[in-house]
Amino acid sequence: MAEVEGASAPAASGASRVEYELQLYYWMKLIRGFEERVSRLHRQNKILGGVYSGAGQEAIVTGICAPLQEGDLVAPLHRDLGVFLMRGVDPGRLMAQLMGKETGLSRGKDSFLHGGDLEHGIFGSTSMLGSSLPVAAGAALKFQIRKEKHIAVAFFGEGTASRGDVHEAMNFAGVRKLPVVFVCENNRYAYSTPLEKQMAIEDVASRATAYGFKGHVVSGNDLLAVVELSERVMSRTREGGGPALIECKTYRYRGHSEHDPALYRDKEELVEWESRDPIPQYEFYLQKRGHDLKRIREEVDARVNATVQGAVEFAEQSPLPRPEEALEDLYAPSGSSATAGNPRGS
Ligand SMILES: Cc1ncc(C[n+]2csc(CCOP(=O)(O)OP(=O)(O)O)c2C)c(N)n1
Repeated sequence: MAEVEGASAPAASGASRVEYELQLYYWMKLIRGFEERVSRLHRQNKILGGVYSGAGQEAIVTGICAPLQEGDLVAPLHRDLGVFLMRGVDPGRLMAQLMGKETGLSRGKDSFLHGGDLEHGIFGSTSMLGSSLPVAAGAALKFQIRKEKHIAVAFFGEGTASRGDVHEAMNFAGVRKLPVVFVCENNRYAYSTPLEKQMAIEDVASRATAYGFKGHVVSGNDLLAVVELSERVMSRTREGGGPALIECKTYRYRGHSEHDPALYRDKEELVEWESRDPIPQYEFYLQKRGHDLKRIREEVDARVNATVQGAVEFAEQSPLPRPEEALEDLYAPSGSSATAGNPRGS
C-alpha cells in the first residue's frame, strides 16, 4: 500500500516551506480523489453504510490538520474523512473500514461514520451531532492538567452549532481556558435546512465572544488563508492562550449523503460555488510561485491514483469479519484506560 505521511511530517522534519506547500496540494488532491472513488464505490454497492462527501470542503480539513502534531487529538464529523488521511491512517485500512472489512479500523463492526483511531489521535464521531465537542474539551482538560503541550480540535457544521452540547463544550472550554480549537465548517445547509432557517446571525464565529474567547471567520475554500489562520491560532492555543473558534465558510457539492439529490438548492448556487473550488485556486497560487503546474499536477495525480487504487485493492481483497468474532472488542480489557470501549481504538 502507498504510504501517506502524517500531518505533522513536513513541518516537524524541517522541510522547506516550498515542500510543505506542495505537500498541502497533495493532501487536498488525495482527499478529493479518495472521496470521489468512495462515491463511485457507493454506487457499485460496495460501501457499508452512508457516504457523506466533503467534496468542495477539502481546504478546511487540509489547512486545519496540517499544523497538528503527534499527540494532539482531533474529533472529526461525518464529512471529514480527510482527517484520517491527513493524520496518517493507512488509506487501505480506511477503505476497508468503509467496506466493512476485517482489516478496517473497527474490524468490520461499524461503518465509516463511527470509526476512530486513537493511535492516530482521532476520536470517532457518534450519531448524536455535537456530542464530540465536550469530548474534545475533556481531552483538552487532560492536556492542561498534565501540562502537556497538546491541543484538541473538534470539527462541526453550522447545523450542529445549534445543539446544546456545542454551547456546553464552548462554555466549559472558555471558563477553564482549555487548549481546544473548535472548527465550524459552515457549508450553508444542514441536510436540507438552509442557513437562514438555522441561525439568526451572520457568523457562528461571533458566538465565541459570549464564551470569552476569539472567533475567526475565514474562506474555507482558500487553503492558504485556512492554513495561515490555523497555524497562528493553534500555536497560540498550544502556548496556553486558551480556546478559539474558527468558522470556515464553504459549500458542499454533493447532497447531504449520496442518497440525497439535494433538490432543495438551486443549480446556479452550486455553479457559483464550484467556480470558487479550492483546488484550482491553490493551483493558481502554485503557478504564481513559479512552479511548473502541469508537471506537478501530473505527478500528484499519478500518486493520488496509485494510493487510491492500492487502497481499493487492499480493501477488496480483505476478508469480511467472521461471525465468531462478533462479540470481540465490545469492552476494553480490564486495566486499559487509553482506548475505553474498544481496545483497537476505533
Ligand atoms: C442531534 C442530531 N440531530 C439530527 C441528526 C441528523 N443529522 C445528521 S447530519 C445532519 C446535518 C448536519 O448539518 P451540519 O452540522 O451543518 O453538517 P453538514 O452535514 O452540513 O456537514 C442532521 C440533521 C443527528 N445525527 N443528530
